[in-house]
Amino acid sequence: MQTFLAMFPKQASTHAAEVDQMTVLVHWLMLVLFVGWGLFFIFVLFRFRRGANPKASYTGAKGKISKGLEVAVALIEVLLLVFYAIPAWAKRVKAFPSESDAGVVVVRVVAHQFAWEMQYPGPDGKFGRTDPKLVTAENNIGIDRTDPNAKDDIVTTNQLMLPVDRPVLVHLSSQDVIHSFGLYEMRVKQDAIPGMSIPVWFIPNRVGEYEIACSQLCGLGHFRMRGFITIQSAADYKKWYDDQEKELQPAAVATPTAP
Ligand SMILES: [Cu+2]
Repeated sequence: MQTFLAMFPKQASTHAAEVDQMTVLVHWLMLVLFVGWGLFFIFVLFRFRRGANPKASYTGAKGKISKGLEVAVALIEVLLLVFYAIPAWAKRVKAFPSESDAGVVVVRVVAHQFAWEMQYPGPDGKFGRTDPKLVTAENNIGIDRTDPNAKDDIVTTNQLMLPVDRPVLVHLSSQDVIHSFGLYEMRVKQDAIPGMSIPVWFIPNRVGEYEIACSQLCGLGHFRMRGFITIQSAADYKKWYDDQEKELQPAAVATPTAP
């Protein structure tokens, strides 16, 4: 199992180990089936060769072994489904953290050809209005700064900053075609679909710099649709967050803000 895991990207989220364990188990099963069926195929080629069996049998194999093996394989698949896949799905995909919880970092991620735009709601906790009509080369997300909720919103391109060990709730959408938000070290992958806001969540647990890869062929520039995700300590993240807020309100008196 460890040899398999050495080939995987680093595990940088709390659920990564569980996803990897599932992947490894499924691959062991596939390996056993592949070798088993391969050997059986070669055996059959010899055993039922024309020279030894001039007349074909129309009934086929009737032994108990083949039936037993098929039942065993089906049983293993049911066990994987019931004891790994379904509980993991319930925990990973269905059980979202609460948006109103102060410990949860909420971010909007908007994909477009060929970059990622991030929008943080700011201290007021409310996302400002965005409008496709306002999209320009400088304002890729089309944020309306005249909206009171938008005044404190932090917007970044191709750079997602997150604190370590806190649940992250991403609202994922797309401005044009289908993209896919792929965070390999976090074991997160979710399609971004125009007209939909899809929630994704994870808990990053390893400080570092990772890549956001678009995992859907989304056009000619797909190869360069590459963003970065930086996981920082709580103090570093707060510093970055406060600096961003200060830049947004240069005239305002510095007031302490909670991330
Ligand atoms: Cu893309």
